[in-house]
Amino acid sequence: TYQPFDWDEYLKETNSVAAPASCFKQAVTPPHNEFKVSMKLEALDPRNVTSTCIATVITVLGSRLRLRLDGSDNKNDFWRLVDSKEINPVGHCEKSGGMLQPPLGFRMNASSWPMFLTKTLNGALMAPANIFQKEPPSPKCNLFQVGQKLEAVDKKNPQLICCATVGAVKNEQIHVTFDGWRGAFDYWCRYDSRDIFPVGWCAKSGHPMQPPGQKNSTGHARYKFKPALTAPIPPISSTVAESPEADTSAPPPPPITIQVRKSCMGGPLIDATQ
Ligand code: MLZ
Repeated sequence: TYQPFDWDEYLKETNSVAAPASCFKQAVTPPHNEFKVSMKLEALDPRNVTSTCIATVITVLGSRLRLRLDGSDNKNDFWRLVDSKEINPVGHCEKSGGMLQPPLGFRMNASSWPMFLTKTLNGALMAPANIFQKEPPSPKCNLFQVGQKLEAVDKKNPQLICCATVGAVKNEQIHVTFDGWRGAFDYWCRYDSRDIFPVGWCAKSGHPMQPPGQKNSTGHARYKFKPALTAPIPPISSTVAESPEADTSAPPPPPITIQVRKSCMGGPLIDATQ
């Protein structure tokens, strides 16, 4: 059975506070997700945001969708909230005078785009307009404070929403740092980013939340682990891109003593003279 992360306990344990919901450009209640796998919709190409493409829903998770642009490969999937301004029902682009574009890296000859588009839409399951949700209003300014806790998308593993802390605030930006992980995953984003959420968002929306890694704020392991087992267990289908840097704080293994018979040379890696 899935145990949601106990934020109350963690906030006490770390003597910290959650960033208030009013800091975020997120709906008060996470929006319902009525999308189904294989539905088609229009999405801005994340690699070329001036073009609108056809996308297919690959995964439905909490209030989010994993999307793949039709005609693109499966290595450039991206995630959007169901109340993202960057997704719309099929037909929206044309109605507003635009033309659907092939995605950046279209895997066919550009000349085959019109026929590809016809075929990809023919008989497809179109996401109905009523399941798209209106983008929530944005706070007027950056209300975040250093030290506040939040839930944030790990941009290197964008299927993950993780336990995070505001590490710094500068003008319209905040520095998102991930609890229990070294800096490799940290990033700056605007206060109105759609990738940051108030504490409790995942639990409310039915999205898994990654608990902190194994380092506390002093950089030391909170618990002792066998060196090979320090990685948090990755979720199913996690694209493992980074080695967990928490490993580096684990104590080195003790020196190994090998009893070697005098007549045995032991091979090039063993100094039999010691
Ligand atoms: N695949 C990675 C996940 C790291 C997630 C860190 N998030 C802040 C690993 O286990 O190394």
